[in-house]
Amino acid sequence: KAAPKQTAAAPASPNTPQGFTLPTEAEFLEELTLHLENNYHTDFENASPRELYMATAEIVNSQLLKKKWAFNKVRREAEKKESGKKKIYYISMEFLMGQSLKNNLYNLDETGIVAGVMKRRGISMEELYDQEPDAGLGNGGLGRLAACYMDALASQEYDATGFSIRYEYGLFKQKIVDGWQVEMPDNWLPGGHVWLNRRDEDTFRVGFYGDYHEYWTEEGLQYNIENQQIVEAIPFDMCISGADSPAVDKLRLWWSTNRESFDMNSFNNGDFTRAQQETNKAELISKVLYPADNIEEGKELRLKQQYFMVSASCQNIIRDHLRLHGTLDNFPEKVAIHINDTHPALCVPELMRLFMDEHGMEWDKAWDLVTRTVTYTNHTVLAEALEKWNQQLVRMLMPRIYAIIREIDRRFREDMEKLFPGDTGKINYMAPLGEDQVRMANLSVIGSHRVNGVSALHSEILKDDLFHDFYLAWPDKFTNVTNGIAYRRWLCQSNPKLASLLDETIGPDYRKDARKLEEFAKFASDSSVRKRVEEIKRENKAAFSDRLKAETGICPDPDSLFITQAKRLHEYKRQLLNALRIISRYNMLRENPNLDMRPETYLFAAKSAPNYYLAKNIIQLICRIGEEIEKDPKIRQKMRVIFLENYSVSMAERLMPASDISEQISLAGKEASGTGNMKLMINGAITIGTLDGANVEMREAVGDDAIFIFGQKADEVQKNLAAGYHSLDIYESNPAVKAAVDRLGEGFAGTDFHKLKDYLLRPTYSIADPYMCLKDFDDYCRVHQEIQDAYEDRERWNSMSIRNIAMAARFAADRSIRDYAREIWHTKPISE
Ligand code: B1N
Repeated sequence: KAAPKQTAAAPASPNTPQGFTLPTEAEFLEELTLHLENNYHTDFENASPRELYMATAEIVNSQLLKKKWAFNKVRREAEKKESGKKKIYYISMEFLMGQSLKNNLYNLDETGIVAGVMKRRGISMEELYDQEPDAGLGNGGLGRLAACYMDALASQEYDATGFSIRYEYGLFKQKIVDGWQVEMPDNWLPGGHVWLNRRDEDTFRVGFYGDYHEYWTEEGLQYNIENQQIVEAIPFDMCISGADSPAVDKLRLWWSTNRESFDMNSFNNGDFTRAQQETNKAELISKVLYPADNIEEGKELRLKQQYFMVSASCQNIIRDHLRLHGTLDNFPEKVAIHINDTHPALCVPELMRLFMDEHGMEWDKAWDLVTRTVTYTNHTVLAEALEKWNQQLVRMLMPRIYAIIREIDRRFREDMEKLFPGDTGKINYMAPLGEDQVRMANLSVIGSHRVNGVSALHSEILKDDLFHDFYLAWPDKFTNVTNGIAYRRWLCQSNPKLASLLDETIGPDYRKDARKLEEFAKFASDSSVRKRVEEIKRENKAAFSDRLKAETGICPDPDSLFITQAKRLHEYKRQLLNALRIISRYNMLRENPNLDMRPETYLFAAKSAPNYYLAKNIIQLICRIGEEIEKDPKIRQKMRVIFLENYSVSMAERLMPASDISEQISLAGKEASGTGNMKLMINGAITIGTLDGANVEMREAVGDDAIFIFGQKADEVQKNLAAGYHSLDIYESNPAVKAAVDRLGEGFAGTDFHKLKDYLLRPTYSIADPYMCLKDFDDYCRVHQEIQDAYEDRERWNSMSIRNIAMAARFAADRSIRDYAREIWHTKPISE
């Protein structure tokens, strides 16, 4: 008899591997008691919420380790087969993981069991989750994307490992003092370390500096290197559970130290500082995450971090491969190494070094293997974010790597001379070395076989603009994978009420297969479902307000419009445009305080890079406007401006479900994709945005009448800038613009913002108003009026909301990862 045919939708394998079972409530309580007694010297009745969290997390962590062990058997079977499957290594300087307990319980399907146990102590799950610090090992979108991708990889049973750094301090905690951002250290390890499993046996050594000499023998060019400083890389592994999947992958975070270099002589002489000096220097490497998003400062310690991470990871990958296969010949068939932006680009010369120096390979063979293994995602076209390292710095810090980069450069120029004979201008522009710098984007393109942007528009800009010459040389290298989000975290877990409504209407299958979410679109015309969507949003807003009131004393009216702009503070994202319009509205209300209007709540959340003065100034502007309005009992009933302090993953999880309008207003051509736009969309917020990044595809998905688009298009921006942009002309001819900008000079709550006024009107460093806030102001106001009018037609709004929720299906990270697997890594899930 023929075996029954599997349909595409059938589960590939049971969601628990053999040898792994979940505890019952009683068993869990027994285990919990044991942990509380042994590790915290307390018992179930007396444990504090924090102790209960710690003990619970320890148990869940060991469950994940067990499940991982059980799944490794499946993995080993797959590895033996000639199956065309690869190990995927995702290397990134950032993984913005946020909290883990809720996600792990959801993925293990264990939330109910733990909730039952906690109930016996009268502790809610929310209170339990609140005990966990965020693992804030990232700045913003780029780092959160890496975290979402780990979830999608495990959930879909890919054999994947993430590599990064175990920063002792994550992204700073933001305090607002007199409206000004102040940074405090994010000491996340107490409380966060429970998810980290130290693996001393997998320690690798990374060499820095040293005296490097090259010389010729009959066998060719040789080198030696002496007096290197050695740093040990010790891994801490975090288990990445898949949702409804047997797979458990891992995120490996390297910690830097050097225990051998402790100087006993100095210690014996009483010079304790000196005794520790070398160890401290080594440990400095993994001390703190650089807090700049979309900007590179070229600091030595940052380069050290990059090489430290890359070298340890590459050594680890090669060792694992040799243990399994005993040869490097099949490396590209079995391994995919992905670099998340150019920060890990030293992978290319480091793999060359390891293949040649440690494994005796010739250049040509090593180069072939490396370039067939490495792939690269570009995340930005902003000039100030493109990494360029001073050549002397690279040479001093990593002399052997520098020599290899020089050889890559020499050979590249030779190859390009064949393709573009005599076009030295072009070749100089494309080469990895030039103007005394190592250009990491060029190195990344040259060293990898696939390069992708993160939205359709951005990927086109890469081909037409940033990497145009490379595109002419290698058209097939370039492709697009539009970003996606871990929708189980951002919808199922953070918006449980909406998730239940989805269960009721379309059934629970969408929780495993996001594509099914689209079925919700047909309920856009169902008035009872519309009503439910409206009620859920109202409840989420009320919950958000209550919590805000408890934390800050400010309690926005849940019946007001919640208008949210939550993202890093950056000129190109144009929080200033939003603020200018708010100033306009405020002026209007001051003239007419009795205006009949629906109350508006403007919610801002944003961190600024610590040395980005202009960005901090914009934060202060928003805070001061908010304060001034708060002092006016009449106006604050109509509009409120709230700056939410210390934006984080866990705050985003509360904010996204509570927002009505999503502000995605970057200057077109500048935001590579955006991912907050997707999180708000899937929670039913309506977008007001420019045709930038993934907004373009969001419009395609929902249709023109469920999104509000305004402003110049990317090509118009280029044209208008080339023609000469003069913001002053707009200021002088447009009374609304003038009134808002002039108000900056007058100030709010006692602080004047003439610097921001100058920024908009006078060419200081670059041109005036470089991101064209004034140019797009009128259109922004016009469309805002439309979107706010639309809100008053509740039936229409709710049906738009439903369309947005349903059509966010295509922005699931699961889809992105399938795209990567098919187009970029050329691999499949383990079970397929
Ligand atoms: O990466 C996100 C995109 O959705 C955003 O549009 C994009 O701005 C963001 C240097 C960056 N691009 N570049 C960075 C971060 C840290 C750093 O040191 C650059 N972040 C992005 C995900 O694709």
